[in-house]
Amino acid sequence: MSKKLINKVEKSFISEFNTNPLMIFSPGRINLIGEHTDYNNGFVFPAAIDKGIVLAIEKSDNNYSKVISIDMHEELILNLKNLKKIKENTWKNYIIGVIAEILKKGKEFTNFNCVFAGNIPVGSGLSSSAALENSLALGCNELFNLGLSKRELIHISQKAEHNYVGVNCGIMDQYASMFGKQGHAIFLDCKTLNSELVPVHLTDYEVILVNSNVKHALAESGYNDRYAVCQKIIKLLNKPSLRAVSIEELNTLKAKISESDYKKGLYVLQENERVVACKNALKDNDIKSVGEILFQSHIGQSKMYDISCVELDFLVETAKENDSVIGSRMMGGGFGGCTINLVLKKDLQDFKTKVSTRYKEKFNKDCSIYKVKLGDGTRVIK
Ligand code: GAF
Repeated sequence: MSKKLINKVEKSFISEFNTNPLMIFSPGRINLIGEHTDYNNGFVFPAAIDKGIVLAIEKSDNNYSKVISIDMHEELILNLKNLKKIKENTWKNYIIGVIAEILKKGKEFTNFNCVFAGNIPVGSGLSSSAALENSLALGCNELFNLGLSKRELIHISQKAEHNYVGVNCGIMDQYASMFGKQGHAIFLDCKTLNSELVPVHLTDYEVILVNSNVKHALAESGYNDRYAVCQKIIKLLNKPSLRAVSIEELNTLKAKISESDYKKGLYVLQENERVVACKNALKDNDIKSVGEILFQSHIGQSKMYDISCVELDFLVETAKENDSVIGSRMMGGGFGGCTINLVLKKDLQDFKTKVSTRYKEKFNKDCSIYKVKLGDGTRVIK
């Protein structure tokens, strides 16, 4: 967590509103494995990181609420009695959504002022959106003594995204951002929300993210399309979710659905198995198997679920050619964003040089390469 970021947000709040705010930090997340399994009641294996959103909030006597995004140089004026989704794609809908979903729970509160900023690259697939939702949800809960549990808060965040942003997301991002623990990944069963914290000791390896710095226009629609395919399959099989479907049952649909939809269903079933295998390999300190599973996961995402893109495929292929990389795959919702790589610590510099040079040659643009630290979940910091 960056002290500089906290100071920036706090100072900006005080200079704007002349009072001391409550301060919240909410992290972004990585995901070791388990993509598009969460909304299918499956398994995921994410972790919170030490980068995220810092949000300052305090009650206000005005007859409106004001939210300022330092990074976007924009502000939002809210009338709590008349909250409507904004048509364009904007951060403001995350705010409107969280407040509206809290109010739907019958929780009353007064107007407030809020300032926030972050250090997660937007559009990188590190879930700056869940961090923003959770920071505001926890901020309101604390400030107005709403008495909501952290579980209730993450569902509020998720519903904000469904109803005000228009993405049918699962619970992974909000869960990881709320419940992360330093140095650990969370093996989460999205059906029961039972979880297990697994220490991430990668011996000689390091988790490295390579941001393709692309976000294809398909990101939101492609995500919802995948959700729709999974819904179609479970309806045809009369099952509550893909988690309840076996490969044999899926095979009975072969003649009824397109080959591409069949492959998507199969991907989800196989990815669930990979998440469990990956968690077990990590617990056994079998980093080689962890890496192999990541490579397999990418093949599924690219060739079966069809959520990769040329840039991500190129980054994974380039990583694969490198002896110092033991595993690599695209991470997050897809259609751009980052790859997650397990790279030998001693060869890190060499990896960075090779990947960035080759990416630039191929696409004539830069990728960004980051080391991530696994951090704690959403919390009050002041
Ligand atoms: C996005 C969503 F918000 C998550 O719920 C999850 O489905 C992920 O994409 C893909 O695994 O981050």
